[in-house]
Amino acid sequence: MRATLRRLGDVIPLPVSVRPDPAANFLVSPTVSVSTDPAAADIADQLAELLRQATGHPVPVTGTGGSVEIVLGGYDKSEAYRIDIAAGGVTLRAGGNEGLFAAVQTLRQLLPVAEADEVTLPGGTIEDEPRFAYRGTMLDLARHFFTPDEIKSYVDLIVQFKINHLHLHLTDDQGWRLEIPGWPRLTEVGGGAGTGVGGVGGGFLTAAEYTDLVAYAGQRFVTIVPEIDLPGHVNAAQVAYPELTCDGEPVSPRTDAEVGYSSLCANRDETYAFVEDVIRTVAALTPGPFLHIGGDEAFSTPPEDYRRFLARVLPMPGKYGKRTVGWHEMAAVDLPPGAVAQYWRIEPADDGVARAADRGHQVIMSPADRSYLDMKYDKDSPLGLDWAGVVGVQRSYDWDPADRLPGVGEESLLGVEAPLWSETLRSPADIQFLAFPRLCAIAEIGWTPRAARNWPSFRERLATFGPRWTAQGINFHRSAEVDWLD
Ligand code: TNX
Repeated sequence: MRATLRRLGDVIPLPVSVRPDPAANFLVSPTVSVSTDPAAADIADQLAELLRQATGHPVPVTGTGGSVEIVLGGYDKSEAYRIDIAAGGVTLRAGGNEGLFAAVQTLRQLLPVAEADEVTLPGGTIEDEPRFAYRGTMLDLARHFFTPDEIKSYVDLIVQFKINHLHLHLTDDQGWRLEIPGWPRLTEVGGGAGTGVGGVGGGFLTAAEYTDLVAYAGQRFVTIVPEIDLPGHVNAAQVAYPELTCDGEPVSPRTDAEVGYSSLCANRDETYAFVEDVIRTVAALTPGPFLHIGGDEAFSTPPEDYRRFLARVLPMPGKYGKRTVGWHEMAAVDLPPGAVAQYWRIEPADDGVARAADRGHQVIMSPADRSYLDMKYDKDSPLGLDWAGVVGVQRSYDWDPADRLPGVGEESLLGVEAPLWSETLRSPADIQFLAFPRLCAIAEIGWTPRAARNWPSFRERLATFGPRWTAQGINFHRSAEVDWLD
């Protein structure tokens, strides 16, 4: 069977430069092989495997002379790459493996959606590099726990769209999902059966599982950003250790979806001994540069206590070699050097974030009315919340992070992130339904030059992913905003 030829530009995120040359199409013959610099052997293996899946050909990996060639060098920026497709062969070029990995994700999208014995790649040249260094998504493991294998499967999906940070919301009122040696009850109690919203699910990552997950993500150039949400969202920790409340009285487990009722006690030394132990542990387990300390919705922490708490806790990640990240409420105080504020609200301006940006801090843009994957697509969505409104596919695409907040322009942005809170999630299929296709919109906003992207083009390219996702078994949302190809 002959597969339908993809167009060189049918790629998400849209590359910086696409120059098709229809006279230069490359027929992937049965004798195709991949040759590589030994330093890129892993990437060559991945590419060969994708070519095998697409064609059924053997696709050996060799040192030289392959019709598909992987070349290191010529680019300084870590994610920049170039792909040349000509009748005589294909070349993927980048300065290092991260750029080559990005090139392979692009090439993968140029392969047919399902195996065929006659596969042709569209001729021409793609040159590419990202707009922002940080293109993220967040998974809330606290409201509903997902197993290491389920999280790895999500990593496998997000890398296809060049998402390179996975923020894990590890703790909240309902559950505590990361083992902290020395504080065993956090996960024995806080990660027990029935600790998800609605009493559904439960579980936690052992330190070893977390380490393995971080390594798995790292092999795919995804940085894990762990979040310990403080000083609010701590009911699960207080159930496990009643001494973490102000009066030392036990509190009850909660599996409802209320927020803002729990708080650590800002004027007790025990609080800071606990927090520092946790931050030191998480920092030691995490090779990436970021440690997220939450800071959101601390409605039951009096403002002066909130400031006192932050004054002591904001510097802690730095003490253990990490950059502090926090939800933007923390920008109410002066932040330590290198700290990053993550904007999540729906208001059109925020004085604290503008002030932080003015003082040189970087910002991650995650406005809930555009980038929250847990908002319903429309009023009939079977999953999701609607406190920030409904967020259709065009709404998730048609905005720009550099325009979102006065005083927070392009130069202040570290990037964008699409959080997925899990109050209404129960399964990996639920993750897929809310993330696809909207995560692709956020991925393109984070990668593609602003002037190069527009909704009609995105919509048309997105339509071509319907059959691919169907073939991959992905439970995507067939939004009526897109004329999906069959
Ligand atoms: C707000 S966004 C929260 C979370 C909820 C989410 C639901 C943020 C920093 N806090 O506690 O899960 O809304 O959309």
